[in-house]
Amino acid sequence: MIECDLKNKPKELLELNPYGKVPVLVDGDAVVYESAIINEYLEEKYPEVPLMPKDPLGRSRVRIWVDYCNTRLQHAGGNIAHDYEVEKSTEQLKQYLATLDEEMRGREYIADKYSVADITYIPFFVRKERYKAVIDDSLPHLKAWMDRLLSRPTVRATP
Ligand SMILES: N[C@@H](CCC(=O)N[C@@H](CS)C(=O)NCC(=O)O)C(=O)O
Repeated sequence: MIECDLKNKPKELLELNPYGKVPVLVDGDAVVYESAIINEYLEEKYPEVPLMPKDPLGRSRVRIWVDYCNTRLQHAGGNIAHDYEVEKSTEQLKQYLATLDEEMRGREYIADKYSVADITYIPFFVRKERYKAVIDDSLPHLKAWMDRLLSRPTVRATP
C-alpha cells in the first residue's frame, strides 16, 4: 500500500488514475480505480470469498446500497468535511442516516450475508467524526450494524 499526500499529488497518481483520486489498486499489470469498481474487481478475482449474492435481485440490492453510500452519504459527508454547504449537507446527512436506520431494522447485513455493500460503508463509519455524523442510540439499527462491522477482525486489523 502506498499512501500519498493529496495536497501535493505525485505524478504517479495522475498516471494511474486520470481523476487523480485515491484509492487506486495496482494488481500486477492491472490498474483499477473508483472504490466500488475496485471492490467488484476483488470480488470477481477471488470467488473463494463470495461478497455478492448469486441472484440478480440480491445483486441489485447490493448495488442500490453501494450507490446510496457513494452518492448520498459520502457526498454530504464530503461537503461537511470540506466546509461546503454545511447546513444543507448536515440536514441531508441526518435524513440519509435515518433512512439507513429504517432499512437495517431486523437485518444483520444489507443483503442476506456480509457483502460489498456492507464493506462500502466501513470507511464512512471509521471517519464519521470527520463528517460530524452522529450515530447513537437514536439510530439503534444503524448503530448495531455499524458496531457489528467495526468489530470484525479484518476491519480492526486495518490501520
Ligand atoms: N468516487 C471515488 C471518490 C474517491 C475520492 O474522492 N477520494 C478522495 C480521498 S477520500 C480523493 O482522492 N480526493 C482528492 C481529490 O479529489 O483531489 C471513489 O469512490 O473511489
